[in-house]
Amino acid sequence: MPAIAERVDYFGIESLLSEDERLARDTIARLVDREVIPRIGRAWLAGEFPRDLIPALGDLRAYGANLPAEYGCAGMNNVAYGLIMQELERGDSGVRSFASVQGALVMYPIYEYGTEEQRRRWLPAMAAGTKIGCFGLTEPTAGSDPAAMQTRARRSGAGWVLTGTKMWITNGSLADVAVVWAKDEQDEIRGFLVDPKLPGFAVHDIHTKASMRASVTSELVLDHVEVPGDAVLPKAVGLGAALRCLTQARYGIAWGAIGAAIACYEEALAYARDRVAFGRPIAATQLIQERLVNMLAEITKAQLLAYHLGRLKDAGRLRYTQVSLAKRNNVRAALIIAREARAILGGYGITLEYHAMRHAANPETVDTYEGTYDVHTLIVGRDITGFDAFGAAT
Ligand code: TGC
Ligand code: FAD
Repeated sequence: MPAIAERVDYFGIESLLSEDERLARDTIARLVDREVIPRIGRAWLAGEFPRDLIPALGDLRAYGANLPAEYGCAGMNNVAYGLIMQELERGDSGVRSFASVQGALVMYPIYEYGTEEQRRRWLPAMAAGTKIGCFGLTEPTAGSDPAAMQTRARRSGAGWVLTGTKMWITNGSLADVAVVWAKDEQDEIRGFLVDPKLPGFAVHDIHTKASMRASVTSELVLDHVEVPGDAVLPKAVGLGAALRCLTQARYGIAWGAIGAAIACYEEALAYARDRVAFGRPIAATQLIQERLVNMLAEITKAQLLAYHLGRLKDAGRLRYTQVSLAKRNNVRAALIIAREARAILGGYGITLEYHAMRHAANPETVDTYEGTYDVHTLIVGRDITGFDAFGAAT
């Protein structure tokens, strides 16, 4: 395996990174090489999330790493944060997903929309990994179109009563707190911090996944769950509040996909150099070289996109439509690269002793969640044409 700084870097992006950014990446890379890669195939097959990683990543302050240090977070810039996501997903999309949800979808809304008391209560514990969060936006009949959600929040005395079902929720049964999005009596979407142990709250894990198997995915059923008045995130009002959280997570995914692609490319390159067919290494054949070059070209484009996106985010000049373009591009590229790597590995490629098959199965989820490939096409399409193609055909 190449040294960290020598990993796929055809355009010398390493030279654009600061010492701090490299350190953030290399610290997580070492953990992933040691604790994730040697055993993730077995965990994936067993359908288990490697829970002992939770405190280990907390010790390294990998959760919400781009949030301020005054709340126990690492206070890193967004490029360092992105590199952390890249390294986690080089291990497995499920590991990156765990950290993405914790940081971008739970800690971020608490930081952005919560009271000072909510921030102090949750952020330091979540940064350390001693408390876990999940994010409930999607419903059985409302995924791409979250505005169609059915979950309701009704005022009751000083508190609220929540009723509805959330579907496909990452970290659902691991969570100490669920960010639940619901419509109030004025049909306004609002965000709540809900304790899953409250009466009426049931969590059912989904065990039939053929993708993202090393990740916990659950259904959350809220049957007249009574929450106190301070459960509401006061500034989380309107669909835009939920969508801004998605921008944070999609940003991390654009980086994470590069990690999965790098893992596949490195594996395929090493295999192709060693594997002999028709009396010579398959790497000496034109068809295999073309495949490897295509993989490298897509990784390089994805790296440049993510890097510049990070610099834009740090400069406060990021538009959510740019994040859509990068998520759409980088995840689809990772998916294609993983399939190509699997093909280069021949029959061995279908086993979980190699990584390509797992990395080919995972992005079937990543290409769908956080906005499907199609949804991001339409987000960018709307931006460049001025026409909204989401709704009913005219
Ligand atoms: P639309 O009119 O487009 O938006 C309402 C308001 O929000 C603004 N906005 C955004 N702001 C920040 N970031 C974004 N990504 C934003 N998208 C929209 C928008 O400008 C508008 O503002 P204003 O001031 O004009 O009111 O609303 P719409 O109902 O037409 O929505 C369209 C659509 C399709 C873009 C949106 O609903 C969407 O993105 N759908 C996809 C849903 C999705 O991605 N769900 C993900 C669930 S969470 C998940 O999958 C976690 S996976 C685990 C992991 O991350 O690892
Ligand atoms: P649908 O919205 O029903 O889409 C079905 C198909 O129709 C797709 O191909 C889509 O692209 C297409 N389509 C939809 N609308 C249009 C249109 N206007 N034009 C053209 N094509 C269209 N959600 C959460 O809230 N929290 C989580 O933690 C979370 N984790 C997840 C983990 C996993 C493993 C998975 C699989 C999903 C997770 N999700 C989560 C849900 C995810 O965000 C949704 O699955 C996703 O947004 C798509 O919604 P849907 O599944 O309802 O598909």
